[in-house]
Amino acid sequence: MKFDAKAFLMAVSQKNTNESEFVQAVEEVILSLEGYLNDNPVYLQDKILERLVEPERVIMFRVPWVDDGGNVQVNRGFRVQFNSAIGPYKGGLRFHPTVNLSILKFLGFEQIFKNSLTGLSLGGGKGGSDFDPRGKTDAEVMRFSQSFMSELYRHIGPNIDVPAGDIGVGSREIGYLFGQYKKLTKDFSGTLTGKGLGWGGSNIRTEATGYGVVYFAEEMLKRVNQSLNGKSILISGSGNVAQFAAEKVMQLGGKVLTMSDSDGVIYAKEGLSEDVLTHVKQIKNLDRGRIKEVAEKYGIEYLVGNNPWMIKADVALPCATQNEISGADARGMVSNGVGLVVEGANMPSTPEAIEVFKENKILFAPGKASNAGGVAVSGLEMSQNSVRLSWSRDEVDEKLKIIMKGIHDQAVKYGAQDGRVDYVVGANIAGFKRVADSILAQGLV
Ligand code: NDP
Ligand code: 2IT
Repeated sequence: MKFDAKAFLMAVSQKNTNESEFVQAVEEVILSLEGYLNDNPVYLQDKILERLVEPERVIMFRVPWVDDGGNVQVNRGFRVQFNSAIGPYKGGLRFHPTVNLSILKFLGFEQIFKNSLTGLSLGGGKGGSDFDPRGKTDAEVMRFSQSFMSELYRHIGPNIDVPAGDIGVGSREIGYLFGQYKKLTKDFSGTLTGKGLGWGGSNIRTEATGYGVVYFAEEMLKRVNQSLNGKSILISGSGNVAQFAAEKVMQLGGKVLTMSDSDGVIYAKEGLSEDVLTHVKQIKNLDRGRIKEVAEKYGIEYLVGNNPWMIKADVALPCATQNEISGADARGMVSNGVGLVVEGANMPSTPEAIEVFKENKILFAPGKASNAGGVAVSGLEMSQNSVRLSWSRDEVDEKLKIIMKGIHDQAVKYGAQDGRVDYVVGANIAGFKRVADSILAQGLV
């Protein structure tokens, strides 16, 4: 039996019309598995692939709430419980006006393989809402979060489905969601991760995704006898992932040239200072302002409406959102000397951009491998909650490093060809194998 990836993808695309992001995520996985599947036909049995691309369950619900002016507002809420072959559904919640089923299915699908790579017992899921937190007061965010949880609580639990943060969902939102979950269920448990340190959260969870991205980048560079020390780095985004990627880059002696938000980019030729990064955190996490204000305060160059990809640098860490690097951006990066691209966001590179990186032998890591540190420490938060203990910063950081190295080494094991590593192929095969073996073992469910 020979696997026909094109025919398979055609069927997925026909069955999921208007879900371009989901189809894009499936395509990346299926194309990189083609050779492996033909060498290992056991995985073509029993329609494993057809089952993998179908979520186990999708929950969609109305989220009514009242704004500060007393007006009724209505948003749409979702939870995609994609695959539980290796553990309870696990993945973040995204609150952003662009959220729809396609975006959450792409994120849930990627999460299956990412979570598998961590080596922990975590299935794949994702959820969220088209609610836009921008410009909302704390009271409005609280009322929205409570209404969202008033439906979601029926579908989640510490051994069923464990949500966490993603775009637009940070410590404030997790606090409101957890409070409402506990009120409705009376249950103080590890049903959400990313909790505050005083009430069941794990050390290093806030830092984990960004730190993990940089640990992964260091592993890739170590393999070719290099390091981040002294290198210039482009970072996009200025949220959770971007902030802690920047912090770790600075600690390791790299120069962070840029950070951004959806309005523009700050660009410091000599590298952003620690003071500036502290101010970015203040503006973004507490004042909930714009990155432009950081440029104004420190007299840093500000590029309106631009992404950072046209700036000369050694390394790029896209940490904002999906499809933020076009084919043209990627060609620009190559001609500007970028030699390493490590994804902090989920699917920030378009398929055309990945093709450009491949053709030009740019070292490239897909998010499902390089940004897995966040969910990995979420998994460690669940473990700590289960045993009602908490580990020190150093203990969690050490475990995070070991997990990121483990993911890197698995990607190398399955992705090495002629002395080079295709991290997309390697990560997809390694992530797939564990899930597929588990599906096979558990029968037709
Ligand atoms: P945050 O909400 O903390 O920050 C998001 C950042 O990206 C902001 O700077 C935001 O700018 C920018 N951004 C969001 N949407 C867009 C857009 N459409 N165009 C341009 N810029 C945009 O989110 P996170 O840092 O948590 O998430 C960033 C990425 O990392 C996402 O892809 C997420 O899925 C991924 N990720 C997150 C993990 C986590 O643990 N948090 C784990 C693994 C991956 P603005 O303020 O203007 O909206
Ligand atoms: O994309 C991701 O891996 C996350 N947003 C983190 C998920 C989690 O459960 O910590």
